[in-house]
Parts: sequence; structure tokens; C-alpha cells
Amino acid sequence: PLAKVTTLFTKQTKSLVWGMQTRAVQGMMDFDYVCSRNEPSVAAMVYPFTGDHKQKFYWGHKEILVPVYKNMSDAMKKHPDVDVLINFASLRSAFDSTMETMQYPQIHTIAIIAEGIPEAHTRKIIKAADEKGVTIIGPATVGGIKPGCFKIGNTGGMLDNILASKLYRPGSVAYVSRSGGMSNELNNIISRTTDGVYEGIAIGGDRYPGSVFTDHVLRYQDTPGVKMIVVLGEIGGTEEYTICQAINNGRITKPVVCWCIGTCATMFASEVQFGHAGACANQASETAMAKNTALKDAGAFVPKSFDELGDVIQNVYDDLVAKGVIVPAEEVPPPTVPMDYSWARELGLIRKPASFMTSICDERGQELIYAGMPITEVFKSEIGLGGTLGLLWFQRRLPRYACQFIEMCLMVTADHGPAVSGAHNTIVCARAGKDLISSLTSGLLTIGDRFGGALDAAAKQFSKAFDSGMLPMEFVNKMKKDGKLIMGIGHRVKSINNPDMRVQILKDFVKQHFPSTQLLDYALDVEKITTSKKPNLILNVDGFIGVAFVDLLRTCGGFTRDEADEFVEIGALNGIFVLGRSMGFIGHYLDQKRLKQGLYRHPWDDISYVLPEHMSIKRGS
Ligand code: Q5B
Repeated sequence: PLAKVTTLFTKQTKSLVWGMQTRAVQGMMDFDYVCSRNEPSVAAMVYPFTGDHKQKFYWGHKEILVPVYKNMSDAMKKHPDVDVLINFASLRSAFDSTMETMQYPQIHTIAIIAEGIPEAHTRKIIKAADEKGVTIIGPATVGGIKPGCFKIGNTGGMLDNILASKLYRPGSVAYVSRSGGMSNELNNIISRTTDGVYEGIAIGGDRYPGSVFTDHVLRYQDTPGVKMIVVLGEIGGTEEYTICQAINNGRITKPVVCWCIGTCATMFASEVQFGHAGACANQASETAMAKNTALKDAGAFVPKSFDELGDVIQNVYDDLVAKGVIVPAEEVPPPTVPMDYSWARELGLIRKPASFMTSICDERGQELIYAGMPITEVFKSEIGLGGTLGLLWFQRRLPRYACQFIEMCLMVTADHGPAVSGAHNTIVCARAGKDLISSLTSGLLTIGDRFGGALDAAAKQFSKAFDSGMLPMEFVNKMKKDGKLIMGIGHRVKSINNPDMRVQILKDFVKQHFPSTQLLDYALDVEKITTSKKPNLILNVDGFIGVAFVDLLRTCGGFTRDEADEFVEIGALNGIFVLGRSMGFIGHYLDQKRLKQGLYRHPWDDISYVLPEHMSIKRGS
């Protein structure tokens, strides 16, 4: 077997990150920057599920690109200076990707983050790693940290934590623990009681970790910068006894502070399995109590309880300082790393004027909210489509009759056959092989003053005339004099002799339920005059909905007069036709597809070719 390296990480260490863990990579880069590294520690990422591309990260204030490779071989080839791989693969793929990594002799350290890797797989990984001289950290761990040099993935938490525990520069204390969470606690304790952490590794909580306490303790023993060692053991396994032996036989000479957690297990009548897979005492010697006693007997510094761990670490450290073994370095403030925008905002440190405003819908919380009404309430109170439209368009909970009126408007405008401009366009578009949205919008684009888009203009013209006290006849004459058509008047096929039942249905409802129909009555008086001139100059469906809606907005009690006028001004009423007729247009699109209709070509005999005379001669000759 090949020998493993003593120094896993330096200020120049370059790594590959397996997996699309962009947050973790940014965390590593921020750590690198705050450690005053010259270059980021992540050279590239490997992710087999996308093609080769680049990901953007911050390097201090600057933005940099990090390559992502589909194939590990490409990443290794392009980055021969990489010697660490951080494996974020899931428990299903961690084995294969780790074994693949070990085929590349440039890699000497692999951190495996995944939890739940089958023990049989881990044992195969350990065997291969021993043969190839690779140090494995994990599985089931956040990894480890070497202040001033390198950080594995999410170890050490967020940047404020890194700064608080002074992990941006080396101290003299190296630790090893099983738990990633507890390693954070050690970072905190060690930073408060000593000159700080030199290196910290969390080996992970599995029964068969890729590297064990002793591997790291021996590395620390052989690392000149490490002056004292902290081991946070736990119930289960016998690894701590190997440390006892190493102290006893003189292999370890540096002071070791040690505590095995899980001493409370003896308070339970039966065996206790703690959170880690390996944290269970299968025999008396594996209890935390027994191991603490053995460590103490071997000469390690063992506190009476975890609470005293900090005091013991401090005593040992103070003693080393007093003996001159440790000479605390002068504190140099780290470079500042800009805070992430989202984090700064969460902390209330910054504010920014929003570039977007909304007042109708909020999807951020647990429940979708329409204009202040949670979606469950929308259904509970059975406000229907009309009520929903009332919330989203008018931000009001409208009275029941108003909701019903809106729904009726949508129903009567839903379709008026294939011959009208919009349906025709939709059909031609569908038959040209276009998709639903193209065909629908092709139909919608015909809606305007002449076809289906006269609601707002009718509402405006009739209101203006009515509000200014003009008599219906005066209004009709004025429009004629000005050479303007009255919006909402006239129909191509409907007339006084062929009444539009859609209008009749709406009229019956409005007359029965609306508190006032002043504008509608005015429009009906106008209709009497126009139809006396020509029978097709009826108040059409656009005109009817336009004026009735003004009556609704003005008299339902939910709007001020200004608000009512504003909705007409900003074009809410044409929206009713657009929404209603979309149902029909979609129907026509589906119909054409279902009927397998081919490309439409307008027949020549239906087109009058009225070209200038000389052009026709040319064509004929
Ligand atoms: N005259 C709708 O015109 C139509 C007059 C008028 C005064 C008027 C026309 C018009 C205003 C816009 C409007 C919505 C183009 C219509 C709809 C949805 C639909 C459609 C469907 C559906 C029809 C003949 C004579 C001329 C004109 C005079 C016409 N309109 N005078 N005010 N408004 N209306 N649009 O039949 O003296 O002979 O020269 O623009 O409300 O789109 O089903 O088809 O559900 O899909 O072609 O219902 O009225 O009449 O233009 O030949 O005029 O009447 O000045 O007078 P026509 P024209 P003169 S609803």
C-alpha cells in the first residue's frame, strides 16, 4: 500500500467538487478569500447530469467563472494541480464516484459527504484507499477545515461563524471529532479559549469511517504547527483505546485533551443508539464512561463533563504558552468579504427600492393569496370565477349578483361562431399547423373597436354623454356631426328583427339585480333612435356589457366614483370580452386539430382581383 500524506491541505490546495453544490462552493470561495488565499480552492466541478459549462461565483467583490465538467476524466486532465475531491454525490452514487476518483493518482484526499452509504461499500472504499494511499474523510460528515488554508464544503457554517471563530488564520490546536455539528462547537470553544484552530476534521458518524481518530491524531502529532490535540470521541467503537496506546507507547507526545460524549447512556436501563450509526455501546468497553476513564489513565486531559471541556482546553493551552511552546501570533484583520444581498436583507442591514410592485396576488407564504383572500377562503366562500375575477381585477370582494353578472358576461361572450374575425384567424392559424398559443393570440389580436373590443369605448362615450346631461338624441346627432361611430352600437347580423339573445339574457338579469341601471337605460334610449334609422344599429353585446358594467361599478357600493371611472379608463371592460372569447378561440383551435383540417387557402373565386389594367394585360400575355 502507498503511504498517505501528513499534510492534507495547504494554502495552495486545489480541489474538485463532485455535484452541483453551488452554495457550498461559494462558501469555500468566501472562506478562501477571507483567508487571503491567492486563488480559489475550487478548481472545477464535476456533474455528470449536464454538459460541460461554466458557473459564476464571487471571488471577493469580483465575479469569476468555474468550469463544470460532465466527465471526471476531463476535469482531472484539465486540472493536474488538483489533489482533493469533495464528493457531494448522493448515497446512491457516492460509491461509484469515489471509486472512480481513486483511479486518478493525483488525488490524495477525498471527502465523502453523503449519509447512509452501505457499510459494505464503505469498507471497499477504505480498502482501495489504503492501497492507493488516499485519505478518506467521511462518509456522513461535513468534512473539515484548516484555517487559513482550506475548507471542505459547508464546514464551519456561514461566513459570520468563520469570522467569529477566527477560522481565517491558523491557531495551534488541532481537533478531530465524529460529528460535523459538534466540530462547529469545537471551533467556537477553541477560538474562545486558545489562539485558535490549526485544523479540524469531522470523521463522520458511521460505524466504518473512511479515516479514524488515530489517523488524524498521528498526523497532528507529526505536524509542527500543531501544539495540542483535542479529540471529541463518543459512545460506540474502541478507537479511543488506540489513542491511549499511542500515548502510552510514546507515539503521541503532544498534549491531548479528550472527551467522549454519551456518558448519559448509563442512565438508561437498556442499550441506547444515539444519532450516529456508530454511536452505540455493544460492550462495556465501548461506553463513553469507560473510554473517558481509560484516556485519563493514559495521560490525556479529560474533563469531568462536557461543560468543563473548554476550561481544560484553556488550562492546557495556558500552560503551553507559559512554557513558550506556543507563542500567539499577532492578530491581522482578515479582508472583508461582501455580504450576500439576501443575507444582508434578512439581517435588516440594507434596503433597496423594489423595482416591481404588485397589489393583487401574493404567492410567497404558505397559502396563495388573491387580493388579501387566502385561496382556501376563495373556495370556502364559493365566490366562483366571477368573484375570483373581482379579486384579481378590482381587488374587491364583489356582491354575489356582481360575481354572477361577470360569469354571465364570460359565458355569453365565450363564442359566436367560426365566422367572426377572431375565430376565423384562430382557425386559419391552427390549420397552418401552428400551436395553441399562437392560434389563440392570432385570434385575440383581431379584437378591437370593430370586433369585440368596443366595451371600454362604449362605456366612455355613453358615460360622458350621460354625465354631461346630453339628451340621447343630442348625443346621436353630435356623434354623427363629428363623423364618429357610436361604440357599442351596430351589428353585422343581429338587428331589431333578429335580436341578440345574449343581450336579452343579460338585460333580464341586470334589470332584476342591479341597484341602478341609469346608464343602461340611457343607452337603450340611444338604441331606440339608432334602430329607427337602421334596424341593425342595436345596442350590441359589447355596448351592453360596457354600459351595464359602468352601472355596476358606480352603484354596487364597492367603488368610489373615481375608482369606477379609473377601471373604465385603464381598459378593464375589454378584458371581459378577451377572457370570455379565449374560451371559444381555444375551442376552435382544438376543433380544427381534432377534425384534422389541413392548410387553409382562400378560394380564388372568393377574391376580387382588382389590379390596375396594364398589370392584368402583362399577366395574360
Ligand atoms: N353605423 C359593428 O357595422 C359594425 C354605427 C353607425 C353610428 C355606429 C359597426 C360598428 C361600432 C363598434 C362596435 C362591436 C362594424 C360589435 C362584436 C362582437 C360580436 C361580433 C359578431 C361577437 C357593424 C352601415 C351604416 C352606416 C354607418 C352606420 C354603423 N355602425 N352609425 N354608430 N356604431 N359599430 N363593435 O354592419 O349612413 O349607411 O353610411 O363599427 O360596437 O364585435 O357576432 O359578428 O360576439 O363576435 O358593417 O357580436 O356597427 O355597418 O359600417 O356598413 O354601416 O350604419 O355609418 O351609415 P356594419 P356599416 P350610412 S359586436
